[in-house]
Amino acid sequence: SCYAHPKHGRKFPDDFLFGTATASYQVEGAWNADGKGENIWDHMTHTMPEVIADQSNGDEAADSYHNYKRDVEIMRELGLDAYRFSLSWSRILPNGQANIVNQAGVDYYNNFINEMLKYNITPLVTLYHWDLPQKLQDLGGFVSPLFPEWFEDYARVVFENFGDRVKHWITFNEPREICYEGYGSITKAPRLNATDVGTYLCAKQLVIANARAYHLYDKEFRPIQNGKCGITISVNWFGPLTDSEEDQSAAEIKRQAEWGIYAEPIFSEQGGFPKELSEIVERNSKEQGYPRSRMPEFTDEERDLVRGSTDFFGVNHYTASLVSANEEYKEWHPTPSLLSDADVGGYVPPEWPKSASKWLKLAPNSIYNVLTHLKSKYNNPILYITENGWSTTPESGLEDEDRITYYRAALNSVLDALEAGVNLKGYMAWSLIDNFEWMEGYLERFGLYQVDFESPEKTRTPRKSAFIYKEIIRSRVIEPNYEPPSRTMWID
Ligand code: PNW
Repeated sequence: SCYAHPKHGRKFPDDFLFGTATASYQVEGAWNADGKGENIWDHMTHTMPEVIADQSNGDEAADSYHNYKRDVEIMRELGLDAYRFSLSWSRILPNGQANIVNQAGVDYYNNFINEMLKYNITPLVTLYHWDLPQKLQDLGGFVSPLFPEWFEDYARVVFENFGDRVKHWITFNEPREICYEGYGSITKAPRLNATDVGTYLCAKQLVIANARAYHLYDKEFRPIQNGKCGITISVNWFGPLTDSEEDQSAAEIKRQAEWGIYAEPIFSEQGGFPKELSEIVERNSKEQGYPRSRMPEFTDEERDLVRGSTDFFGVNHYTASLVSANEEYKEWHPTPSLLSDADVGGYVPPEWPKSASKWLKLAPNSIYNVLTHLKSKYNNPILYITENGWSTTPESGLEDEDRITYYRAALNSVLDALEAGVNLKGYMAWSLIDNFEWMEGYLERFGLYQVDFESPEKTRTPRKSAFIYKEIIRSRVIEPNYEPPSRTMWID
């Protein structure tokens, strides 16, 4: 056939994993079924419904707890190689602690994993995608000194129960959203709003917890189970607005503040928090009258434990912005806070296409920029794109041309990165189905399949983008003029 695109005919490798991703709280529903314990999103949405844009919650969501067979059928319709999902900690350990295991929760995930494996779909399993057991939050959550132990205990239960079949583990989804949004501001549960120290204290405990789970896997489970254990960090692209020195170093500070504080301790050769940002926080803290830096230090032992504690870098990537040292581009932030420490400005060109989410624009070449940056910064690590996607409004229906434009641009950028030699093993589209979009409730839709949340069976219907993604997976090529033959999905 003939291709209109200038770089026609470029192929994804046969062993490249194409998949989609979801998260437990966003799709499962069944919030109190069969012994599941309360988590921080149950707690927040039930006690403060007004913080969610449409006052909704994930009590039912897409009810994947009862519809998992239909979900696997959708994966087969799309021809997926892989599926990334997360485990609900409080469905497995209702109180968070490992003394009581909820067998019904274990059974649910066993059935789901087995159903996927029946059709050769590789599970990529996230241990933590934001739904902390409420009982552990009451004890301090991520900033408790005991958090790494709780996480290690939970990881042991997970590896013991599922590790015979699951070979790709992801410890945490998006430390930035956990720590900055949950502890350093009010944009995610538990909305702690400890702007001065919340982000930094959480970041340290999180990377130590990651290391505890990683070493547990490496020493006790890998010898028998033979899998890999990584972490997923949200890495949007932050390039300089101009070529000036000031803008270049502002962009570097912004990258350190957004994802370097989680990536550097694990992936860098020297370990610990990023140098320039640490120095700024230490200086600011002194001026602000704190007896020590608001950014905690690592002991030598902690630094060594965390350094290299991963098998791959999972990248959630959505968008970009341009960073400036110029006052004109700066926004107000509480002081002290992460964002006042990293005191830089941001600019998003108005011509970048807009999604239904305020923060999400189609930025040119952003995947290429991120992946090649990580390749050179961290010595060519194994990479997976564990999320990438586009939102539409509930009204926009099934003909989602803007989502198709986004995915084609993103996947062309993936091919550019592969040509540049990045060690990228797979790509997970966010998301398989519409789901509970956190603070935005059901007002923003990311699914390749639409979900009818009003219907008792939460009917799933493919959008046009589903047909386009299916054809890319089948042919391993991005054909820019491909039109799906009909509105009916089929299983090959
Ligand atoms: C991810 N940003 O969060 C989450 O992992 C998903 O659970 C979520 O549904 C999805 O993206 C869509 O929002 C992000 O500001 C939130 O760039 C915000 C950003 C990135 C990822």
